[in-house]
Amino acid sequence: MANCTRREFLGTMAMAGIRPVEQASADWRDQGILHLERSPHARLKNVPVRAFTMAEGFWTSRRQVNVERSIPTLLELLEQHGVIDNFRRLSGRKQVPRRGPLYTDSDIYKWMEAVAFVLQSGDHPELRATFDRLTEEILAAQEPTGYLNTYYVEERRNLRFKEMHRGHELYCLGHLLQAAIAYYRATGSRRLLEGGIKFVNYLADNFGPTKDPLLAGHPCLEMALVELYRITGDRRHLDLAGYLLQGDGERLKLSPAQMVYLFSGKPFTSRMRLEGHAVRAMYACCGATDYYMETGQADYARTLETLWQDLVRGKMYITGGVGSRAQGEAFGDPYELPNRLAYTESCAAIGNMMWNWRLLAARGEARFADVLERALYNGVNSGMSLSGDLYCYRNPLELSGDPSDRIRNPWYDTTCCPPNLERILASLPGYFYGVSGEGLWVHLYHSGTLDWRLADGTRLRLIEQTRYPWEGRVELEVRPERPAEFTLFLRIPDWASGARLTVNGAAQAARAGEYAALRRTWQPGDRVVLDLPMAVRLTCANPLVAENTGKVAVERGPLVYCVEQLDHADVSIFELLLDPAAGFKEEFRPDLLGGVVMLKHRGRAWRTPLTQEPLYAPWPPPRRATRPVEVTLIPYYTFQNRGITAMRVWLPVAGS
Ligand code: FUB
Ligand code: ZN
Repeated sequence: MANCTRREFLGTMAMAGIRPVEQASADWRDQGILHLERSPHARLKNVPVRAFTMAEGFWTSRRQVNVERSIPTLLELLEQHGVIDNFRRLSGRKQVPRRGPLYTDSDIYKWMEAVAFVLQSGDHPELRATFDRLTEEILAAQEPTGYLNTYYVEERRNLRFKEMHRGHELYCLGHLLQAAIAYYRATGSRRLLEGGIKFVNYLADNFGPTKDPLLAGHPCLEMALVELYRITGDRRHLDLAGYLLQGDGERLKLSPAQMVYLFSGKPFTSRMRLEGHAVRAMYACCGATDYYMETGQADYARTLETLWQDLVRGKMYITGGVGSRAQGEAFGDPYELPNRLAYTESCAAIGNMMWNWRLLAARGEARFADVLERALYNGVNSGMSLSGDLYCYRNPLELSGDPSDRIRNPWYDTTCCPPNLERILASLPGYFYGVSGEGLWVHLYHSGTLDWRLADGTRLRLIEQTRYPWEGRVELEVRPERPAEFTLFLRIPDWASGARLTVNGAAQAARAGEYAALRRTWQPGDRVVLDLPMAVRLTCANPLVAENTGKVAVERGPLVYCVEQLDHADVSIFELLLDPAAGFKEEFRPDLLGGVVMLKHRGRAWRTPLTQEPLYAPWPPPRRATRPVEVTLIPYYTFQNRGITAMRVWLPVAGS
């Protein structure tokens, strides 16, 4: 800018399609998980994480453990396993060999993103200092071109961008950008962000349709680039995302099987089904939805709908987990949803949740929030132990209790899930509300105070009190700064038939699976009461899900329940039958598993254990007698928090 005026400089930027940052971004403090203020095809805007102060309740204790236990212990483990030393060796600060798989950089970036989200809810000087210190360690390893990766160095240097089907260079950059963006939104600091932009610009300068080919390999960078574009306004950042989603697999000579597994390399809009590596597929869907919200391309909208239908019609577990096969960590065929063999990686459930968050923003339809909530309360929530320092990689729906099958561990060589779970918990307040030109949207329920504004700038406080998900009553006090006409959209979950809703005591319509739209001139102090029915529900699967024939899952509110062997001293849980006529006794047990509603049920068990019968016998089967037994059910997310024991979600029904 030395030789031109500011006006000339801005003119040049405008010609290059670049909005200067101070014009492009709203105040960094006001940016949500996604910054959609200028996204032309986003129906809903996010509310910043800091705008919702969560009060005591279900997620608050989990989030506290995350800050006090999970985040510090995982950093120690990342240090112990050399993840940060991998940067130090490049900057000459340590003389040590590189350690860990080729994607370890992403693990520290994800950890940093978790910290950045924690900082969006309030300052923690120590965490801020650690983030800043790590930023310097990372940037000291960055090359002058912008290239940054601790694996493709020294003897592997000439493999850069040569083995992108396995390389994870762009995946790591995606996570770096997400950490940098979250920190920018927490503190206003652009230090790490500038490092990320430098690498992105290096890519934009050297790769693309008319330059060298590039492959996402493990999708992630796409959504990070669109988010970056939302800050920089630099069209090259959006275009690079579009190029990756388009895929350049032909020039890269990828085989069809590779393009299935990688969920990249061919046009996203040519996809007809969810297949291949589940986390890759979910992250690609996130990026594609982000790209759609900026471009509005109809072929993206069509493909996203096709894939979402494929998800909910035959490929999603009742827990919101996805990825049925261990081989390739992959989606299976429709209805291929084995319980014990379920792969259901924590990262995949997180990807499902993040994708549905984006679809919800794009469309404003409750069906996406329903999937999001299902994944969050069950298949994501199960991933972190109540103690906060053990994590599931897989989240199966049945466990044999084999003592060698330790499903919760402090560390994995591929440790993608632990920091992913931490970043979700840290970012959680950002998922509860949304804003559109029509008004305020309440997607999820938790006690706390929202302090934000409507699209026209009117300040609004919403004070919420509830014991959800243990109880179904939600009380809201609406406090606009002055009387204001707008719609308050309240999500009525798809399972909540019979929900009751009042405004200042007057009954309102509330249909399950929709947002109740309450339009009026809201006065400070108006009171809304929502009563969600919390009766226990028995859910059955489509008969094409072979393993669940004749079985039911027990649900209450948003929670899926399971049985564990250690609650059943006198009977194997694999010999249990539920009796639909018997009902369930619900009891909140503050002393159990961090405080849960436990269910007691008078079920049945085979009088003669099935293990005493032969493997095969002539049809028809014998009439088997049963005996009454006491069945105890606990929320699925708490499984194996009391030690290794058999567990089961889907249970046979007596008489079926
Ligand atoms: O490849 C990086 C991460 O490791 C993936 O997201 C996980 O599924 C695991 O394969
Ligand atoms: Zn993972």
